[in-house]
Amino acid sequence: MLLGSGAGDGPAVRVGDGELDRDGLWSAAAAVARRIAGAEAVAVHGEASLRTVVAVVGGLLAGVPVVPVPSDAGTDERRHIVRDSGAALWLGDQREGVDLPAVPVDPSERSSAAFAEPSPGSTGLILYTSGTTGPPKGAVLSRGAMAACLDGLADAWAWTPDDVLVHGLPLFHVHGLVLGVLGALRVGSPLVHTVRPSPAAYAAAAGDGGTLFFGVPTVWSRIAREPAAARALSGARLLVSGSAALPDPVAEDLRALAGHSPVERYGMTESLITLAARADAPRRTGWVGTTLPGVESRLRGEGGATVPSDGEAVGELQVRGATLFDGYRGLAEATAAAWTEDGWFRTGDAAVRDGQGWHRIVGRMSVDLIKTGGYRVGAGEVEAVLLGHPAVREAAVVGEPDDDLGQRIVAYLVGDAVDPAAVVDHVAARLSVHKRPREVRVVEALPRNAMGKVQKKRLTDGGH
Ligand code: MCA
Ligand code: AMP
Repeated sequence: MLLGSGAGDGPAVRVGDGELDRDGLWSAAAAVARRIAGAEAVAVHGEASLRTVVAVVGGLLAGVPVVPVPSDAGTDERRHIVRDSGAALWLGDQREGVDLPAVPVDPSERSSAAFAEPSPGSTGLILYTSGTTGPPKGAVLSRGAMAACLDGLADAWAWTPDDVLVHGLPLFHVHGLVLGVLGALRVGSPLVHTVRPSPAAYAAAAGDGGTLFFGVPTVWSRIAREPAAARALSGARLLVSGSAALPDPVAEDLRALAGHSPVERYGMTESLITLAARADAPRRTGWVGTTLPGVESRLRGEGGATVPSDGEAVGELQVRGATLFDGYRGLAEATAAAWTEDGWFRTGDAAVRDGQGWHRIVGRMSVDLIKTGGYRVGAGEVEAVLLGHPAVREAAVVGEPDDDLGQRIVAYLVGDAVDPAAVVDHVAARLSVHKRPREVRVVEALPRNAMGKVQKKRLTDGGH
């Protein structure tokens, strides 16, 4: 069973002030499942709330694929996800861009309806994620892939029902939803979701018995900058960082203040988590660990050449195995392009591997995928929306190094009387808040090569 059993009256999930024990969660979810059973897929408004947890669990109980929709999505992005996913119903308050019948979700409702466990090969979630160009693609994730990933992580981190998991990550991505909610339910450890991942909330949860803490590097760096909050984590059993690279100074500050630094793990929406450092291994900041059970990795250079595992040589990380997705929904060509001819998934990340099978991620192969605050953003998607603004003639979006966010989105624009604030609002209304450029630089011309292609490296190197 993907989520384990619904029996038990201990606390299962707390989100902010709302709380349900296991019996309560399962029977509230069963009430949802009864209403949606048989639907092709359901879209769930992914706000950080108990209702979202009940809605997602309801979909999984009913065996209906769940499509979490970013709570900060602008209208165009929400409309795209809802239409592209084939969702027949909307679980949440009515929102602009959604023309589906809405199904009520009430955490206080109870139903004793029982449902047969769907097969491991059936779709559990469809998660939308950005490529370098075009609108987000729906990664189809089977229940079996999620179970394999969660069991691997439970083993790596010695994660048991005695843990209390704490995090405040979004409930519409792998990190916050698959690891952070489904993981807790599968392992049987109570979850405390802090709504926002603020240093104060993590510190308070540590005081209340939290043992296992998840965060993206931006969360850890904000905690490291608040010594009292960092010290409060000294009693935690394990801190875990992922979704982007953890900077060395952040790990060092946490070690000094909290007495320990996070273990790191690596993954993608498409592959779920494939590499993890074990809880009992010595910390190696920047190293994301070894393959989970059932997963294999390899490094490949230009033209598919083998790259040695010597801890120094860089190649594209390729993975295969039990945690991989089933493809991008409705996109056979993009799906085929994601795999090598001999069946390995191309992560698009550049990595090194050492003789012990540890991996270090050294960057992305493409400048057009940006990671900002742990969110993946495609430069092409933002550029297309910028070009839809009447004042903008040319646009190039890049990720520039940022102490807080890892990378921050910067838009270089050519146009007539461009008003940066209006352009930023234009993006936020259509895509989502975290896809907004943090900075707009109006320039005379974009640097282009002889073929007319924008040379983004020259923009980020300051060579414009
Ligand atoms: C945000 N704001 C902005 C902009 N962006 N204002 C102007 N221009 C912008 N471009 C607003 C926000 O709405 C917010 O307002 C305020 O500015 C502060 O924003 P920010 O600095 O972004 O802080 P935050 O909103 O507190 O967010 C930081 C965060 C967040 C909490 C770290 O980035 C986050 O939740 N990241 C997690 C992403 C994640 O889960 N990724 C996992 C993907 P207001 O305060 O009014 O709201 S899954 C994955 O990667 C794989 C599988 C893996 O390995 O896990
Ligand atoms: P997403 O689609 O949001 O799941 O983003 C996946 C990407 O996040 C990967 O391709 C990596 O570039 C990045 N990523 C995830 N975990 C780590 C990590 N521990 N260190 C460095 N990059 C990471």
